[in-house]
Amino acid sequence: MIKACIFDLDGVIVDTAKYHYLAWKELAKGLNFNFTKKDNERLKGVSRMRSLDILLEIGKKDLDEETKLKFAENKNKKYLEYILKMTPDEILPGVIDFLEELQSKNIKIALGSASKNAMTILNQLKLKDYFEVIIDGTKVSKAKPDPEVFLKATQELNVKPEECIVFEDAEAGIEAAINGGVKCVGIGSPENLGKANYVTEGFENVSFKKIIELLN
Ligand code: B16
Ligand code: MG
Repeated sequence: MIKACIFDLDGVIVDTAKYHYLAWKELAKGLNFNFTKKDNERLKGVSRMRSLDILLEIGKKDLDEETKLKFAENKNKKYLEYILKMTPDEILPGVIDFLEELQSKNIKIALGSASKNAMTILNQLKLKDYFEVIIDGTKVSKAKPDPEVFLKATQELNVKPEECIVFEDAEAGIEAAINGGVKCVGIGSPENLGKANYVTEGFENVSFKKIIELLN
């Protein structure tokens, strides 16, 4: 029996990838190389420092650790400028109805995100109160596909992994759920998210009831 749902944030509840993209693109410009939208796909669900390593690999740049930390900090400052302008209008379609259906059925709700800015984003979107447990990039030491983020959420919710469903838009996140023994619904296209138990474009016209039927 499913007792809880764990949501990834970026790409599931809100599309922040476009802001990450703008901030990383600016950094790449400063280093004299181009960073494309296609390149940005590789950063979804990946931690900030790992994202920087991928970016530098694309631009064929080699930087020492101290410079990398400074660049990551600068990128985050730029990213914060964008997310501090976000409003609840940016919550993806169907998300609020889905969360309210869960509440009405007494299904527990948690967040499982790699982002260290998750609290700021939830505050901007006025969504924080829906979440009983919030596990974000400040609370984990191992990045997805390691299951740490989702297993910490199950522990804090006091439920077993097999009693949960994870909602994820990134391949690394889906692998993290599978590695933790948690069922997973992919948010996006089946081409990239084939490992998930079920894939849907988003939450519009999707109910918890329907997902349970499909997973059984
Ligand atoms: P930050 P998620 C992830 O969030 C993003 O998908 C990924 O692109 C980003 O690099 C990562 O958070 C770290 O974000 O720089 O804000 O700590 O999808 O796990 O909710
Ligand atoms: Mg994501």
